This record gives sequence, structure tokens and C-alpha cells, in this order.
Amino acid sequence: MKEVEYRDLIYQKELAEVDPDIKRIIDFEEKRQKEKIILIPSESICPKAVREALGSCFTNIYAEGYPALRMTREEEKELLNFDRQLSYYQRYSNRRFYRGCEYADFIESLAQRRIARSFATPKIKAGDIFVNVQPLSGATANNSVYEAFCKPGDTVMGMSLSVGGHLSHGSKVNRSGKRYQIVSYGVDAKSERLDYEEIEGLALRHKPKMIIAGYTSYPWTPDWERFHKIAAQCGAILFADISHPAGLVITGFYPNPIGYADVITFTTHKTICGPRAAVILTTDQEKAERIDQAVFPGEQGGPHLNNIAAIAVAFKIARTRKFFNLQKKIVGNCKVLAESLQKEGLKLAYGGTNTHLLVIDLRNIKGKNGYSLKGEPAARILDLAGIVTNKNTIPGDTVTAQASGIRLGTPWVTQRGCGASEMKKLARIIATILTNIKPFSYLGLSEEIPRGKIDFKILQRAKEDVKKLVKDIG
Ligand code: DSN
Repeated sequence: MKEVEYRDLIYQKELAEVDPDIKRIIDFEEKRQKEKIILIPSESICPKAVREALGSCFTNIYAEGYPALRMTREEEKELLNFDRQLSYYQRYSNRRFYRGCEYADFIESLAQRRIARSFATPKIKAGDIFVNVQPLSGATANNSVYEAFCKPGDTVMGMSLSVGGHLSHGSKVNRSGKRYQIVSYGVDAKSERLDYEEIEGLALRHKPKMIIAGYTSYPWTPDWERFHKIAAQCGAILFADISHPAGLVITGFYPNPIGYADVITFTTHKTICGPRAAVILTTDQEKAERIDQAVFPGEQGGPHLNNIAAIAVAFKIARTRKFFNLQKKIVGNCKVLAESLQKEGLKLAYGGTNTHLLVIDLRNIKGKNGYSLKGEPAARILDLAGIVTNKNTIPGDTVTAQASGIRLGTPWVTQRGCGASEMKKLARIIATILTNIKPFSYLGLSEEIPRGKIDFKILQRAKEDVKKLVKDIG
């Protein structure tokens, strides 16, 4: 065969040789992830097998369209009857725009079936769940849902971003907030919990076309049945965005919205611990058709099949006992972390948690002039000590830059093997750092800039404690 200069690039050359700079940066990142304690609740470690699928040759192809309708309804065992499926593929036309999708069809429909089985309940069978695995991310999945069920200008209700919603649930700076008439709901000022009476009142007054429930920092499980009743009263579509807790949902540690919500979206890289992608579910065929149209060709072009292959693998793992145990421990660790932080004297926004995340309310930590610690300097100093978190607005905050909270979650550390004793140690280190920060601010060009100082020795000690903890985790 003729020697082609480019071929060694395709088949032989390693990253380190082709692009040493990128390789070096990846190595730095790998080191960072190993040496730091990562408490971002929306992040998790993607297993090796999932990453193998992600880096597979499915990255090379286009597959605009959807798998053969028949395959999307088949049982997994029948789907894997390669001879039978391939003979159909050869004989009939299909819903793909290009040829060369015979194996792509297996990948996509397997991912769909595995997901349907994971979400099925004694009342809702897997065969009654329609699954779209093509959304490239949570925000695009959500955009597709708006597109499927609303027209620009329609009224949509969602939780305000500042108390725990998501950008795509109607934030002014997001396409959702610009294109639709948004009615935001919050939490009860005193209990900091969802106030269903208020939500119901708002829904009846504004008659939204769609109600969104599902949160990124609100740490308590919602009452899906109550949301369903509210939506039904005003004829709204109930849209459950369970991007954060999807892994908890399929293992029974968070209530399952299937059967209550008209449409469900979730990302596959948070508690599902898979690749960066998203999924849309519904139990209604007509709605499923609208969703499919809205995703492709409405919102996206070709699906990322390597991602879909990785989703399929992630859901194979998600049906194992190991995954169940992991999710159980994620929630258990979060409970211990919350209780330990409270014992250390810190206040939790929303009063606690029964999920995988919590938010520390920093407003009680004050400087000399009464200025409270803000999330930005708190997260920055924690990061210097080796603990990665994010600043977060909490009920009462009005300006994102002045967020008074930091959000913590346990998926990543639990995957690394941490248990109750590590949570207690972490709580102590975090509390020591936070309570020793002296908050202050200065006026920037357009706004107040929050800052904080910490005694160098205290920070050094915290760094050593984190290092030791990381070493013990292994
Ligand atoms: N950025 C995600 C989170 O951290 O919750 C939401 O999209």
C-alpha cells in the first residue's frame, strides 16, 4: 500500500509527540485533580471505560437523524441481535441522513434503552419512556424543551437562579429570560424551603405554559406530586430538570419525577458520572416527537456519537450495585459534612440538605466594620489550601458578584473513597479557614470588590492538613 505521510499521525503518534504543550497541560490538570479535594457538586470523575468510549472512532462520523424507530423500542437483548438488525438496515431506508450509521444505530438505541430501564418504576415501564440522547449539554437540552413546548413570549415559571435555579430556567442574561415571559419563584424567606402555596398562587395567577422544577444549589428534594398538581391546575407542562441528582434518582435516593413530569432533562456528567452530555425523557409519544424535532433539526446538527457511546457505558455502570452504593454514600457523606460544618459553628443556607450538595451561608463571618465574608474570596482562599468549591448566591443575595455562599458537594470525594471520617476532617479544615478570614472590600471601577485576608500560618497549616488528607485517601 502506498505510504501516506499523514497516516502515522492517525495511527501511531502519541499526544506527547504531536503536541507536547497540550500534553503538559493535561498532565497539570491530572495532577490538580489528584492533589486537590474537589467539592464542586456538579463535577465527578468519568470512569476509564466511559472515557474509552468517548475517545473511540465514533468521534469520526456524522449521524444526523435518529436510529430506526423499531430499534428505539426494542429490548436490549433483541437490539444486540446484530444479524437481524443489520439485515433490516440493509433492506430498508431509515431516519439517518447519511449512510454509514449501522453501528451508530446500535449505540444510540442501546443508550436509550439502558436509560429507560434505569428510570422505569413499578408504574411506568421502560417501554413507556421515550429517550432523546442527542443534546450536547444541559443548556441545549433545556433550550430544546422550550422550543418543543413554548413560543417566544409565552409565560414560563422557574426557580430564580439566585436561590437555586439554573441560568436556563429564565435568567435575564440567558436566552430563556430574553425570549420568554419569566415568572420566577423562590423560597420561603423564613424556612428557606420551597413554598408550594406560593408557587401554586403564582401559577394560578400567571397561568404559565410551562413550570420548571429542578435545582443547582437548592439542597432539598422537591415534591413532584405537588408540582404535578400545580401544573395540572393551570394546564402547564411540568418540566423537571434533574441534571444534578439524576444518579440519585435512578438509585432511589431522590424522588423520581417520572410519571409526574411531562418532560425531564438531565446531564450525564454530574451524579451520573458519565461524559459531558444531556438527555431528555418523556412518557408521551406526541411530546417525544416534538422533543426529537426540537433537538434535531431544531437546535442541533449531528449528534456526538462518541458521547452517546459513553452515555451507554455510563448507564451500564449505573445499573450495578457499585453505583448504587456510591450514590448512597454520596448522600450519606453530604449529611455528615453538613452536620460537621454545623457543629464547627458554620451556618448552612436552606438549613441543611438531604441530597448531594449543601451551601454555606457566610454572612455570619464578619470583619471589623461588620462587612460579611463573600463567596468569592472564601472560595479563592479555600482553593489556595487545596479545597475546590464555588461561590454561590443564597436567599437574600441580590448581586451575583457579591454572593454570600459557597456550594459544596460530595460526588467527587465519594468516588475517591472518602467516608464519614474524611467528611469530619474536611469540615474542620473548611471551618478553620473560613472563620479565620478577615473580610473587607474596596470600590472597583463599577462595583464593590469583596476580598478577604487570612493569617499565613493558618493557611499553611490548612494546606498541610489537606495534603495529608489527600495522601490518606490515596
Ligand atoms: N454549572 C452547573 C452547576 O455547577 O450546577 C449547572 O449547569
